Amino acid sequence: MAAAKKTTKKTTKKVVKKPAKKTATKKTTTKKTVSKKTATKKTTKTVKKTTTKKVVKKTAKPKRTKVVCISHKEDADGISSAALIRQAFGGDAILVDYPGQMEALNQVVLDEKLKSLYICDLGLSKKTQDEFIDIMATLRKNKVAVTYIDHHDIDPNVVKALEKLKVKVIHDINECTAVQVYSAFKSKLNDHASFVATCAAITDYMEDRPIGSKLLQIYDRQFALISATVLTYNIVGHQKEPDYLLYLVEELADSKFPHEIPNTFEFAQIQVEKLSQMIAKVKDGMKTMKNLGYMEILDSGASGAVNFVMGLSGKDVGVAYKERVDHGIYAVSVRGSKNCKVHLGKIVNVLATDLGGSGGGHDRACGAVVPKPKIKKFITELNKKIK
Ligand SMILES: [Mn+2]
Repeated sequence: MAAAKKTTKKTTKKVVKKPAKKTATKKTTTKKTVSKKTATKKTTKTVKKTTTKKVVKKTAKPKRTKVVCISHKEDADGISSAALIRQAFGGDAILVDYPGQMEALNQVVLDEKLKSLYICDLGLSKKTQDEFIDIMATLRKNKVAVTYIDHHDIDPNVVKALEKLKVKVIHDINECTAVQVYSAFKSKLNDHASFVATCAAITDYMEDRPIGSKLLQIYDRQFALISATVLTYNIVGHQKEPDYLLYLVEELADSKFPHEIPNTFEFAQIQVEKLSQMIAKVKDGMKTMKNLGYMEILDSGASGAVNFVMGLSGKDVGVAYKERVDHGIYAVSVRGSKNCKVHLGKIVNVLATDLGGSGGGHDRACGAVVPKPKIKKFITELNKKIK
C-alpha cells in the first residue's frame, strides 16, 4: 500500500504540471467556443474600463458578467456536466462534494459579478433544501440567472419553490445530469459532447436509459466503457487535487478523449491495483447484519469500496463509511443490488436527517453524511428499514 501511494504521488506531480500549460492554450478550442470566449473577454475589458472610471465618482455596482458552474466533483457525471456547461457557456467551474456544497453556494451568492449560475449533479436533501431555496431567492433578487440540473430524488415542493423563483429546473431521475445538460444545450455544443455525456451515463449506471442508450450507440461500446472507466479512476484518484479536477473539466470541454489526456491510463492502472487490494481488505474487515454488509474504510474513499462490501457480503445492500476527521462526521456510501426493491435514497435521506446529518440519492446508490457518534445507529436502523 505504501509503495502504491508513493507511486501515485509521483505520477500526480508529473500530471499536475499540465494545467498551467493548458490554461495558456485554452483558446484553441472549437471555433464556436473561441468566438464566445473572445466575446466574453472583450466585455470584461470594457467593463473594467468603465468601472475604473466610475469608481472615482461613486462606488458603482460592478456589472454582472460572470458565468459560474457549481458541479459535483466526485464522479464523471459531475465533471462531465461542468465540462459541457463550460463548452456551451464558457465561465468557470467550482467543483464540490456534498459536505462542501452549501459552503460553495454561500460564497458564490456574495460574488457581485455573477451573471449566471449553473448547478449540476448536486442532489438536495431534507437538511439542505430549505437553505438552498433561500440562497436561490437571494440570487434571483440580484437578477442572477440560475439553472439547476440534476437527477437525484427531489421533494416536489422544492421544485415548485424553485420554479416560483424562476430558477430554471432541468430534472429527470431517468437520465444522468450530463446527458440532460447535453440534451438541453445541444445547439451550443459540438459533436464530441455526446461522448462526454456517454461516459457520464456509463459511470452513473444510466447508459440503458432512453437518451443515454441512444448516445452510447453512436460509439463503440468497449471504447466508451474503457474511456468512462479511465476517466472515473482519474477523478476518484485526484479528489484531493482540485486543480487537476479543473484541468480535467477544461480538457473535456476542449473535446479531448480521456486517453488523450496525458498519463490517464497509467494512473488508472495504479487505481486498479489499489482496488484489487481493497477486495482483500473488504473480505477481512467487512461485517454483516441480517439485511446488509458494512465496513469502515480507513485509507481510501468509501464510494470505491462500497460495491465490494455489497458484493462480497452476499447481501442486497452494502454500506461503507469513512471518517472526515475535519468535519466530525462519517461520509457514508450505500449501494443496493438489483434485488433491492426499496428506494435507498429516500430511506437514507430521512434516516440521516433524523440523526442530525443529511443524505439522499438514487434508488440503488446513495450517500449520507452522518455525525460520528451516530454511525452505528444509522446502520442498525437502515438494516431494520430495508428487509
Ligand atoms: Mn450523477
